[in-house]
Amino acid sequence: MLRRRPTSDPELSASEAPHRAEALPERAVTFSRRTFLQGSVGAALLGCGESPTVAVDDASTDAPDDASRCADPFAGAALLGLAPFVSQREGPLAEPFGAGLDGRLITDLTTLTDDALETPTARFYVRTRASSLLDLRDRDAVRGAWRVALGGDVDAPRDVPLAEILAQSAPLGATVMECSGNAAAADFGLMSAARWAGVPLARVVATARPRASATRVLVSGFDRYATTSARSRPGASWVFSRDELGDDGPWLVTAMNGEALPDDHGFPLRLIVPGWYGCASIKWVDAVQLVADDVAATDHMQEFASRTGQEGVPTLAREYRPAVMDPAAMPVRVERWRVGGRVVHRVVGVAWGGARPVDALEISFDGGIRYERVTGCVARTSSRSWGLWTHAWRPTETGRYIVRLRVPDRAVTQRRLDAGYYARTVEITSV
Ligand SMILES: Nc1nc2c(c(=O)[nH]1)N[C@H]1C(S)=C(S)[C@@H](COP(=O)(O)O)O[C@H]1N2
Ligand SMILES: [Mo]
Repeated sequence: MLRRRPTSDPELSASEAPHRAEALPERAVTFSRRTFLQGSVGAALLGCGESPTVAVDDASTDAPDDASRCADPFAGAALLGLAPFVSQREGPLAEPFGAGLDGRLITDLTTLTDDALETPTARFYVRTRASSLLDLRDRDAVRGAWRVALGGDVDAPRDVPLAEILAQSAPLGATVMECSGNAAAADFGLMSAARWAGVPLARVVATARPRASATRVLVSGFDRYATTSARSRPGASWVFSRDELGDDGPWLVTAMNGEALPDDHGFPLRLIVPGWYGCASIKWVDAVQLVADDVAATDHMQEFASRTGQEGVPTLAREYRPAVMDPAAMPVRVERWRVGGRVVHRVVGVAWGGARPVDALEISFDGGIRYERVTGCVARTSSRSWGLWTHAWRPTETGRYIVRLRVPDRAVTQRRLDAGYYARTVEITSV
């Protein structure tokens, strides 16, 4: 049975307000020329191979052949600056704001380079800040006392001490996490990548000896807050099928980028579900219950139903499709270069999602009417994380361009790209 829910996106505080198309484009330019030139950006972003230089003039009209795909048409050129996106952001960038369920941190994606694909912990996006009802000040005491109530339809229910998980923690590697409510109102910065360490949830579950009738696993985290939120419902929990567990499935993690989890990212224990939207990655995990096949969907799953691509709002957990991120791509900055006396733009973007890394993209500058092959290579090594791509572009007129990406293989499901979800408008002032 499907229930109707409001379709407006409550993820950001002001997202109910109409988007301001003319909002402050200059705020999007946070990537100063100085930072740019000081960093290793010049080298890091120029492509991923030593291939011969191609003529920039041809770059935006012809699909490059394999030999020139990683070519660097900007070798020896001068970086002039950035062309700004028309920003619709409704909160500060790169610093925490708000509290509890309405607390956020929007990651600045404009500074992404091949050398710095992992988001520093302090700049990793936050979708919900730690509850003031959860006293995390004495971190050793919290670690010592934290238990996961592991039970339900099992032969050996038990309280799993955090120490047991810490003792078994191993690297999961880098994963990209995106809030399913990532949107223009956050300049699409509710997305970050980090390295995690922990244990596969499946291993912890096995220690309780689940019965055959327990086909699903309900993971819950501490989620009570002193104040109520107008937009988000407290009570974070997600139901997985036992088939979705395994070393490739959800992990219980204790460390982020080589250090203990920060409070806002779920200290002392959170779930990370590689390849899924962030809403399934429950923070402050304190219970894991084995449940029957007809278990109800949680409030949290219902809240995120439309944003995770469900049809309507299913009432049973088994009616939910996995909250996976389809292949997606968007520009993160548009650089202006001087090459041989002319201005050439280079679009730098990120690609993520999908069961396997997409290695080809097409880009449109007219909102999705005409597409051309992305000229640089799509440097993405793992389906769990993200990678950068670049595209040489020579617009012939100044003005605003709506940039969209798509995966050329139309057999690849790409719901958000098809919907124009990540379309970004860039302002070109000189050609
Ligand atoms: N306990 C709890 N866990 C939670 C949430 C929450 O509100 N409460 N929000 C989820 C959502 S919607 C997202 S996008 C991710 C964000 O994780 P982050 O804040 O560490 O980036 O946490 C998930 N885990
Ligand atoms: Mo989210």
